Amino acid sequence: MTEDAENELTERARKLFAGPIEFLKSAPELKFLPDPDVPEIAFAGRSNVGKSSLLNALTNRKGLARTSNTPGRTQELNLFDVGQPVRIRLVDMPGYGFAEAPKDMVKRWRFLINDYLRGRAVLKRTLVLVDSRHGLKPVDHEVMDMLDAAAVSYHLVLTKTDKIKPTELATTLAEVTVQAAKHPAAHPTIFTTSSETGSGIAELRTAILESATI
Ligand SMILES: Nc1nc2c(ncn2[C@@H]2O[C@H](COP(=O)(O)OP(=O)(O)OP(=O)(O)O)[C@@H](O)[C@H]2O)c(=O)[nH]1
Ligand SMILES: [Mg+2]
Repeated sequence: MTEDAENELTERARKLFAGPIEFLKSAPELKFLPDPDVPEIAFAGRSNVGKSSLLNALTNRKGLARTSNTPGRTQELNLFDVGQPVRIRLVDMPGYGFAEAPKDMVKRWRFLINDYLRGRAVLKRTLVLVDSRHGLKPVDHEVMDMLDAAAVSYHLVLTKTDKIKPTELATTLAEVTVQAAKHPAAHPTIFTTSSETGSGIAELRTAILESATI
């Protein structure tokens, strides 16, 4: 992409995310999903990694997706419509790997997440969020393997970068980049974000618009 085209896309993404955005619905099961008529972008990742906060930062609306210090806040697939007419649907998902939740609940979430990610035709890209303080955990690799097997393209996004030093972030980013290269469906570009400071948010908006339009 030329620099002009890149700047134009960035500006379009900024405008889109500054415009109308609405909560559409919560889907506790796949049968409650809306008709697959808009490109969807899913937010996946371990519990408490900052999925809902990232969605709020991207849309610049604090209370749009519900966040909490207690893991397990998001329990259903929550869909948000971006644009009027709707251009992109953002899908906030429950976290995986939340050991303290009742076993049947964890199982139900896992089936919901996996079935959605594997089977949704309008899913254009998945964002797999990883806490920049912790890097990739075994459960992240499991999800990445599942996405590889289903050929669902995903971006790794390091979150909460305001909580670590730039040198530590550089180390984690290097490690995660090496790991990502082993996963065929992982996009080579890895994002570093802070929902607190807004760092990396504009870049991610642009990437979301780009992946929704291809
Ligand atoms: N400092 C800092 N805190 C963050 C950031 N993102 C999220 N948090 C905090 O981390 C906690 C979890 O955030 P959520 O957005 O609810 O996480 P989640 O991944 O949606 O969690 P579940 O829905 O339970 O899976 C909250 O207390 C947020 O305020 C960030 O970029 N920086
Ligand atoms: Mg959440």
